Order: sequence, then C-alpha cells, then structure tokens
Amino acid sequence: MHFFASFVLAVSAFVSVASAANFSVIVGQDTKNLFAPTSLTGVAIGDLVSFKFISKNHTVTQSSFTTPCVAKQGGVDSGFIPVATNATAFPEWTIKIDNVTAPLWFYCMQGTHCRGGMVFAINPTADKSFEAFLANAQGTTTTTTNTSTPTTSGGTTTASTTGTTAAGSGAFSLSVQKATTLLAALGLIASLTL
Ligand SMILES: *[C@@H]1O[C@H](CO)[C@@H](O)[C@H](O)[C@H]1NC(C)=O
Ligand SMILES: *[C@@H]1O[C@H](CO)[C@@H](O)[C@H](O)[C@H]1NC(C)=O
Ligand SMILES: *[C@@H]1O[C@H](CO)[C@@H](O)[C@H](O)[C@H]1NC(C)=O
Ligand SMILES: *[C@@H]1O[C@H](CO)[C@@H](O)[C@H](O)[C@H]1NC(C)=O
Ligand SMILES: *[C@@H]1O[C@H](CO)[C@@H](O)[C@H](O)[C@H]1NC(C)=O
Ligand SMILES: [Cu+2]
Repeated sequence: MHFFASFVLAVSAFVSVASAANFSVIVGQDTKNLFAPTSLTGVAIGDLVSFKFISKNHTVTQSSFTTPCVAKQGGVDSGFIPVATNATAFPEWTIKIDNVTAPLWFYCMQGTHCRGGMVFAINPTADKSFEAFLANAQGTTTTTTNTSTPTTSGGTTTASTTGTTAAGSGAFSLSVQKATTLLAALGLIASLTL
C-alpha cells in the first residue's frame, strides 16, 4: 500500500510537469507602455508565465482588482527592469502558478503607466473582467457603492522596488524565476505563498 501510494504520487507529479503550459507576455511592445497580451485566460496550476522586457523601464507588480495601481502587500514584484534602446538581448521574469484559486492582477509601477492603462490580468472572470480592472486603473469607474473611496491610482506607490520579493498567505502561490537572456541565466529567486 505504501509503495502503491508512492507510485501514484510519482506519476501524478510527472503528469503535472509534462502538461504544464508556458505563456509569454511582452512588456513594452513597440516601445509602448503596455503588456501584450493584456490578459491571459486558462492559466492552470503548474504553468509558467514569462514576461519579456523589450523596451524602456517597466515593472510587473502584483496588485488587486479594486486598487490596480497599488502594490499588493506580499505580492510578487519584478522590480524595475530597464532595457537600453540599443539592447539586443532582453531580460525575462517568470512566475510559476503553483496554486491558483483566484484571478491575478498586475500593473507597471513606473510613473503614470498604470493610470495610463499598463495593467495585466491572469484568469480574469466575467464578474472581474480585464476591462473592469483597466477602468479601475484609469480611474474611470463609476462607483456602484457610495461608501467606497477609490484608492489613488497612478504615480509611484509605496511598494518596495528592491527587486523580486514576495511573502504572505492566501489561496494560491506563485514561484518566481528571473532570467536574463543576455547572460543565459535562469535562477530560482523565490518560492512563495500569497
Ligand atoms: C516550459 O518552459 C520550461 C522552462 O523553460 C521548459 O522546461 C518546458 O519544457 C516548457 N514547456 C513547454 C510545454 O513548452
Ligand atoms: C528605472 O526607473 C526607476 C523608477 O523610476 C528609476 O529609479 C531607475 O533609475 C530607472 N532605471 C534606469 C536605468 O533608468
Ligand atoms: C548601447 O549604447 C551605449 C551608450 O551609447 C553603449 O555604451 C553600449 O555599448 C551600447 N550597447 C550595445 C549592445 O550596442
Ligand atoms: C452617499 O453617502 C453619504 C453619506 O454616507 C450620503 O450623505 C449621500 O447622500 C450618499 N450619496 C448617494 C448618491 O447615495
Ligand atoms: C491551494 O490553496 C488552498 C487554499 O489555501 C489549499 O487548501 C490547497 O491545499 C492548495 N493546493 C495545493 C495543491 O497546494
Ligand atoms: Cu511601465
């Protein structure tokens, strides 16, 4: 029985690795302040989402649906990743979805990029759509509850910019990897539960 259980575990581990998908997101496409695509759906546990920084000086910073331009406490953050205009190799920052039970929300914390619409979503829903998240970021939401005061969007936030950090607790977890194609390096930076 013990051996049978071990065998089943080993097989399911193999299957989950083999079936994991890789998603790719371009940060700063055409030197514009945007993520391309702006959202991903169907991202499952074990999948990797790689952000490739190809222009300017952006971040991928986790936030929340209602306050898109404010770093989520304990969320993942690529930190600022500058790319020279004459660069020929581009840094990549990758998160591994370990345990998603909810949509994930992200923005760029550079200047007014977020308020300008530089936001990104993983597994948005009908209730919490990318469009609604974007509207929150741009401050164009018509508030449906009278009591809520929208948190200030855009500009700099209080988030740490010291690089890839994460901690906290919640219903899902992410692992973060950082790679620079220039250096052909791929290292595990952090494993975390959000
Ligand atoms: C996804 O990326 C990882 C790491 O680069 C790689 O080992 C794996 O084979 C890729 N999976 C697919 C389905 O492309
Ligand atoms: C990137 O942006 C950050 C925040 O504005 C700034 O502190 C940093 O110096 C910038 N890096 C480069 C290389 O411009
Ligand atoms: C890019 O331009 C800077 C400044 O002009 C220069 O120092 C650097 O060597 C250039 N890099 C490449 C890869 O051409
Ligand atoms: C919003 O709430 C305030 C006090 O909580 C109330 O005075 C005001 O009438 C409300 N406005 C609307 C449009 O319901
Ligand atoms: C995912 O998170 C939920 C909520 O924290 C937890 O109950 C569940 O065991 C986790 N699943 C995995 C595979 O880690
Ligand atoms: Cu940006």
